[in-house]
Amino acid sequence: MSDAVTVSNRDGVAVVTLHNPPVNGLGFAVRTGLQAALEAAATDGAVRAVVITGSGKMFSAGADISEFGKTPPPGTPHLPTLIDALEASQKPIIAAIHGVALGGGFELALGCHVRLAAPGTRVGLPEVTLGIVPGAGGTQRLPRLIGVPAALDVIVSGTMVPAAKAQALGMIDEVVEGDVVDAAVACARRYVDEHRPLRRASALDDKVAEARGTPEIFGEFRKKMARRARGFEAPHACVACIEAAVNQPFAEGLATERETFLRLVASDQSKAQRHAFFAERQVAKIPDVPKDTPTLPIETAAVVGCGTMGGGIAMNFANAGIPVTVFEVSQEALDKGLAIITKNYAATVSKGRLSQEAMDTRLGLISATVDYGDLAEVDVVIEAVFEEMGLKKEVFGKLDAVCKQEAILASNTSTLDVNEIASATGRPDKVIGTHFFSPANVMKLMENVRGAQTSPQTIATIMQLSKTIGKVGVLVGVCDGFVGNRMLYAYRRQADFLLEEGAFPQQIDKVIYDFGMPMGPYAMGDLAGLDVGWRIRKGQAATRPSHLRYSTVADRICELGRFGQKTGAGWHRYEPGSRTPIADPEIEQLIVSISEAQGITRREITDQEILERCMYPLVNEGAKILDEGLAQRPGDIDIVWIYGYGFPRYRGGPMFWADLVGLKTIYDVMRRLHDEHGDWLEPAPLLKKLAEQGKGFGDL
Ligand code: ZOZ
Ligand code: NAD
Repeated sequence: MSDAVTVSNRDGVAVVTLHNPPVNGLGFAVRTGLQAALEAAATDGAVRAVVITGSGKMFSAGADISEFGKTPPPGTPHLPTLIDALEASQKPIIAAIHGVALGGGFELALGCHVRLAAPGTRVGLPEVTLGIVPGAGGTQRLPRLIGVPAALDVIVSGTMVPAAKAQALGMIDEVVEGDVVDAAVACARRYVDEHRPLRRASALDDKVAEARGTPEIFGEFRKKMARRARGFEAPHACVACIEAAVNQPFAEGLATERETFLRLVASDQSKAQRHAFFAERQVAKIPDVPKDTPTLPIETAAVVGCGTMGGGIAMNFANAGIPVTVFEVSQEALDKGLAIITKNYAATVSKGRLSQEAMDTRLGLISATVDYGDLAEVDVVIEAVFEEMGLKKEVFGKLDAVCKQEAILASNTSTLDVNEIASATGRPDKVIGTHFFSPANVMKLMENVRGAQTSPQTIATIMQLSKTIGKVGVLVGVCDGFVGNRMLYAYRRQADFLLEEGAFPQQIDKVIYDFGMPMGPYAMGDLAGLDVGWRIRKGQAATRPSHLRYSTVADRICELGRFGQKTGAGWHRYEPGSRTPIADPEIEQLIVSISEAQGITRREITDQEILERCMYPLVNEGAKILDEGLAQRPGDIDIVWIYGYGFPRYRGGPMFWADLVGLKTIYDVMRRLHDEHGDWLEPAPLLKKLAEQGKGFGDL
């Protein structure tokens, strides 16, 4: 028997324990060990029942994801075969679950005759988030246990269901107090002593029978999930497998599930989503800031400036239970900021997503002041005042004077040099950028910007803080726009040039939306407001290099007083009260006149050209960022784009997507574009090098 599975006999009950830290993944060694343990239990006359449990923090997080797609494929036994054999056992098999039972881990439990769970356990089938369907019977057994509507919710959302709810639904049989293995052994004995019949999920029919003859359940569910599942294959495949559970006998349904699993696990979408899973965990690893770097405790926080961003940032602290003091220039500005925070919480309460009590608790954690002295004892300050260097330096100077020596001073700047901001303090080692994305209480990304003197302790503390407040922190270096916005500029610039050459905003928006982004660049601009960028561009006008092409379209639109949705018109127009962009002939005329004035003969621009011209320069800029060491890994850039800009997860982020397209293809197109349009489109040296070596970013 392998070390990955051990067996102890407790008075006639074989306790089979999985040992595969950190998550008891069901890799080859575990499967082999489990098979041997179960076969031994079946033939050993001294064993009357079996309990399966996991060692360490959890029962099992499922299949070892890193085994998927490996060549040669992992050997037998495969999990489905193992689970079928387990369920068919004549001796009772009880799952004793603690921590989590996810994916194949939960499917293993579903094959057991009874599922007991410790309080605090979470169970679920998160396969959909990896671009696959549960592949070891989950889509067939779960609907038979909990019914079709609940199974659709659980499997298609991929969420982890807390023990009490899981019991109410029937995913587990009982939540037990005390030691769950003891309880499972006692339960096993009762089954044996009382000759209780064994309940096999595969043999149940009443719950799926309810759904037979009401096929509209599926149609309605598909309609309901359409927006969230747009572009993803796996959610649709999950629904189809559950439909098979209703309409096919168990064995046939299993075959449908298996065929679907094998097809999806080999798909680009699943590769991309698995990449995103691992990349999200990689971002926390920083070579010169080892895991054991001591962090400072963050028990209190302050936010300076309670505008669009500051208010959202303060909410993040309150949501995580951390008391936060909000500082503003005047009582009036404070009142305005706090009113928006209250309104945001109230909207969540009215949607039923937050209780009134929780809202009151969170608001109770937010205090407000106009006195810098009240910030003296906080552990961290996040500054979110106007984007002006002079102002930021003044604020940091004041913070440095009042805040305790250990406090970390962070800036939410989106464009300014963190090193220059740090120079206004006597503690540059404790100064860092924390670039949140709008809306700051919703978007999960934090670009944590390390300055030249930011200390490992400050970095480790802020990376940890990102996690504590439910964000994904990605460490980046100082440059204009950092990682995300610098790449965004590269793409937006080309989109504007395409307008001058023959495209219109709605065409570009459609191509980008169809690619899978939440919206196109112009709809996004209208949503965010066009005046902010205009102000920045006016400030930069004097220093703009004259040899580089510059599109005036955006400025001309702002000159018309069209600042986007807030003024009812921007790149598109909007009906009163509506957020739906409508193509505006006035803008089309303006664009045509700009082309004419520039002597550009407008031509037909294909959708493919739009995609290449927007996305390849974005990837190209990512390559420069990697070369300059401003992002640690291509996967970090992917996470920035997935969580900061809604880049479709099923494409794995721009750098992973580029590898799928092929860097040679991208390089060749960039070279041609550079020949045709010059300046901005020069291929990055790293792109050239990798393309010539036949490699991808994933090989770095
Ligand atoms: O790690 C969290 C989690 O959610 N894990 C993934 C759970 C999941 O998605 N399970 C489904 C897997 S797919 C599946 O199960 C399908 C299947 O059986 C089909 C079989 C059909 C075969 C047919 C063949 C013909 C969890 C909540 C568990 C823990 O969170 P933490 O925040 O405590 O820890 P993490 O996330 O930092 O993880 C710790 C380390 O473990 C690695 N890891 C986690 N789950 C893994 C996994 N590695 C491989 N496989 C998994 N399932 C994770 O990458 C991290 O590694 P390091 O190196 O960064 O420490
Ligand atoms: P905003 O104009 O909505 O809010 C700024 C707030 O700062 C105002 O409430 C103002 O009263 C306050 N303020 C000004 N001077 C102050 C001072 N001396 N002390 C205290 N408060 C002061 O701006 P915003 O959009 O929230 O942007 C704030 C910062 O966040 C900027 O650095 C911006 O670049 C950055 N940022 C903005 C976004 C975005 O989408 N809006 C995204 C990421 C980062």
